[in-house]
Amino acid sequence: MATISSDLDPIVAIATPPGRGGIGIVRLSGRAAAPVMWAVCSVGLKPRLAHFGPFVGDDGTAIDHGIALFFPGPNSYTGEDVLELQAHGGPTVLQMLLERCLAAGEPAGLRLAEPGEFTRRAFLNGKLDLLQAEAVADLIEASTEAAVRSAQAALGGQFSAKVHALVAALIGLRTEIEATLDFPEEEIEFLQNSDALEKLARIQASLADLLDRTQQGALLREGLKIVLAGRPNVGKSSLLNALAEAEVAIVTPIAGTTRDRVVEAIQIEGVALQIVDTAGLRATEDPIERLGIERSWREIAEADIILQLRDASTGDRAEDLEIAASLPDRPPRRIVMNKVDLTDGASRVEGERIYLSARTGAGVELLRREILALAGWHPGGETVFLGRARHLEGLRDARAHVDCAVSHAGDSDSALELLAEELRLAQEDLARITGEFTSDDLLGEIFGHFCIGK
Ligand SMILES: Nc1nc2c(ncn2[C@@H]2O[C@H](COP(=O)(O)OP(=O)(O)OP(=O)(O)O)[C@@H](O)[C@H]2O)c(=O)[nH]1
Ligand SMILES: [Mg+2]
Repeated sequence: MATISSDLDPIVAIATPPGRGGIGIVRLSGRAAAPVMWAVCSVGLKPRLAHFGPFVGDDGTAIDHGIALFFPGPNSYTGEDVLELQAHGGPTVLQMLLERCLAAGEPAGLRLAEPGEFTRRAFLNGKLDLLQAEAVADLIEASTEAAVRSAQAALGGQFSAKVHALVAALIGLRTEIEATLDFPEEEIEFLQNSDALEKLARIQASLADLLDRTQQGALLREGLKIVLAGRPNVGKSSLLNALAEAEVAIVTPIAGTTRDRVVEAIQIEGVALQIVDTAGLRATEDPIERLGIERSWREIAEADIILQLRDASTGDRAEDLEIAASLPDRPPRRIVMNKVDLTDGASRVEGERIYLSARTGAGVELLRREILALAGWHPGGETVFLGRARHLEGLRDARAHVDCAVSHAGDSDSALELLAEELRLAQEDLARITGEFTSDDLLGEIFGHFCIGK
């Protein structure tokens, strides 16, 4: 149990969103909680019991009536004394209550809380680790059900437990190896005779699994931009409407209908995606259309996935091939052969091509699957974790060290010390993810990505 830092300033804030609502909450944490409780509620509240009564101003009249809750530390969200005042949810009454608290808590140094400060205290006081603290923010930010489920799993400690299990396995293996280092004559046989290699392989596999789940979660967090590109009239706007299941873009038989990009947010299995419909690409003298086409290219440059639309009823045209040649190489792309209803073929996936009809909807589901696969999402199965860049970096660094350890283990000329050192570095990378290990060793940062001895 970490020590409770009671030397921090007490803090207070309106915890509910701005605006009017049934209930509004003023929350306070730190050593001012008790004096403010006496001043505002006029009684000593029983711990963790709802108390209904007036919240009085400094002139003794009631600002509001509501429910007060007192959580003495360390059994509170922040680990400090916490006072929660549930009043009516009007902006003025809450502002008055907040100011009353600030005045009553002034002798104890009470001040307004900064964003995230209650959760930061919970972290400092060992109530949450860093992954759980981040999950609190993720849960509040979550805009899809899948994101809520992921954040909830991390908040409940599932993500942390995976990291801890890996750290424990690394410590176990390091202990075995380091015990052997004192007896150089046994070193050579150690790897052959013990089950160390097997343990190392298991660590490598669990690390790969965790990295995969975290990468998938990063998709839930960030969403992807999918750009529909192609020459005029191939059905880009029709496909946007089919994917969005709404008439968001104008569709006409006139080539050059879409002038400006149209963006629509959709979800496939809880994965948030942005579909961008663009102006058809062609040489044109029309200045407005030209501006639109410039925008199309800008969208294409920023795409995570590019879908190039073509007309299945006419087959590939020279313009389609020219456009394909001009598309950037980096993002994954597919060719969508639209208007399959005008041909005698069926909707299907053939290599890089998806045959469908935006008009009848045939094959649109196939395209949805294909988009998820391109995004690296494999549906169903295990819980994923809403990966942040920091987590991915930590897991990738740890994987690099474990890979180095494996290569040392396979090299009979390599010293066991080097293997042990790689495992130590991997352990540090993992510990940094949960926030237990924070090193300011700059050299370690710079050279941390290198294999030892290379
Ligand atoms: N038969 C058939 N017609 C389609 C299909 N998809 C689109 N169309 C028709 O093709 C024409 C052009 O469709 P749009 O969706 O406006 O094409 P676009 O690629 O957005 O065209 P621009 O905005 O001009 O670049 C319209 O008349 C649509 O009704 C399809 O799957 N089958
Ligand atoms: Mg269009």
